[in-house]
Amino acid sequence: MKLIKIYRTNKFQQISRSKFQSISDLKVVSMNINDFKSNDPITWCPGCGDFGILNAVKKAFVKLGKESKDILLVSGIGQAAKLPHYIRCNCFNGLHGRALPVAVGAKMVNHNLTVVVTTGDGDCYGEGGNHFIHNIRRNVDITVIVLNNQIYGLTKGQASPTTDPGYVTNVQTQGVMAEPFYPLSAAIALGCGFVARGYSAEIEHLSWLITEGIIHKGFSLIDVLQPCVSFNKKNTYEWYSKRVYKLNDDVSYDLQNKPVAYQKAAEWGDRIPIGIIYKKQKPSYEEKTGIISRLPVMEEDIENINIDGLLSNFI
Ligand SMILES: Cc1ncc(C[n+]2csc(CCOP(=O)(O)OP(=O)(O)O)c2C)c(N)n1
Ligand code: SF4
Ligand SMILES: [Mg+2]
Repeated sequence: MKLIKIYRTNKFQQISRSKFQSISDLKVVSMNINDFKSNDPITWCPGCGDFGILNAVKKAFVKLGKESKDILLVSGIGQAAKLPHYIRCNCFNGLHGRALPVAVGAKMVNHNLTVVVTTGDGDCYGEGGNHFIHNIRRNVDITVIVLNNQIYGLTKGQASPTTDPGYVTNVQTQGVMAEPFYPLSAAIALGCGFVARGYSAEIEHLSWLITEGIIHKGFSLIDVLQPCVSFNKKNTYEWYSKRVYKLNDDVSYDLQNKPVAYQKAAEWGDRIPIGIIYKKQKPSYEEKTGIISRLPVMEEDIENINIDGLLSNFI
């Protein structure tokens, strides 16, 4: 018997089956976690919280029955932004702070792609802050996972927008004086329809959040508490494990109650909630523009397009 890997999507099965004489030649195999492993050597420090997040992302793809070819991972620059290198799928590793415009552009030309951004607190909330704000407002159907170690890891420990006030670094020698950026509260205020927080040491829980974020039609934010063992000596595994609790264990928690969501998003100190903080479905950018019901631009026939009329406006 021929052993041919065919994956779950109907489209791929039809193509595969048509090539062979008998359906009995085929065995349906889903991608497993090892299929998503890339050959790139991992350069994170031993013990870095990013490892747990990498695992959770791969687990989510397996649970959703995704194929490598249908996924695009986009990132900017930073330790967090290295994550797409470590997963075997389409990947775009661009400029610092500029992951979101690339992700949105890709989704616009191929809305069949599952587009996931893996970014850092500096990359997304600092350098890329403007894109964060305005793409939440647009509500493009992408999933943004922020590996939030509350520090600039790659550049060796300067304060990021989420560093706790008072934290001393080589640059902020008198301690951070700026008020922190509150990503979850900001996202709720901007109308984000899926706002969640995970913890890198809670891998199963985090992979559940990622599957839910990908399934949600619209901009999904998953901010992940991620210990940086080298440069963040405050927000450590020990510090988090005493504080983190799972919000959705309380089945009476109402995901659509915005005032309560604001309270939970702001809860930080002795107790820190993880889970889906706020969730509400609303039309995505693709639905509002009608893009979703058209053939993806990249699949359109461009051979017979005549742009003479358009050009004449400028000549
Ligand atoms: C335009 C630009 N500004 C600054 C830098 C330097 N730089 C590279 S990574 C980084 C911070 C990364 O922090 P974060 O996004 O939190 O990622 P982490 O390394 O902590 O995972 C900075 C400032 C750069 N590469 N490009
Ligand atoms: S510097 Fe921090 S974030 Fe970067 S790999 Fe090391 S532990 Fe992870
Ligand atoms: Mg960081």
